[in-house]
Amino acid sequence: MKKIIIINGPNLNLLGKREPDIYGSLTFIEFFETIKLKYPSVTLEHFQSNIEGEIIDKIQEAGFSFDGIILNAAAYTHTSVGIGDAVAAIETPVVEVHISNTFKREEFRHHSYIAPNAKGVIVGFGLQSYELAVTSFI
Ligand code: CA2
Repeated sequence: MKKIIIINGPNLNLLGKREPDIYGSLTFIEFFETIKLKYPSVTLEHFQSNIEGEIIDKIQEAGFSFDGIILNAAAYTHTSVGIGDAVAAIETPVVEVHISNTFKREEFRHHSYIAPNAKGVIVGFGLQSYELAVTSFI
């Protein structure tokens, strides 16, 4: 059974609780439970942190023991050389995802430190971005 982990970065713990016009009204945990049921052929885990170093630790840990990482590093996507370096250093393929279409938003969201070392990038499909990333590993 393939092991996939979804790693979410800062403020994504607020999904479904704030700014529903941009990020939707479902909490991540509610969404995560539905995709776990929908894709029983994969083992899905979820980790969220608001702390850059914790995200790097998790990428390093999963990067040699999981079959896939789905990474929404949130604002750190656009700022973190450290997270970009961690993605470059591991063996497990990483799919970068974003809920919103970052290219429709401010200029600073158009750049990603992760994308150059990602297997692929899925942007702008709401929470379905995560589901598309899961199916890319099946
Ligand atoms: O669209 C995405 O998935 C983002 O990664 C979300 C980040 C943003 O900084 C990126 O540019 C694009 C922000 C996550 C904040 O999540 C919230 C969720 C609910 C309420 C407030 C913030």
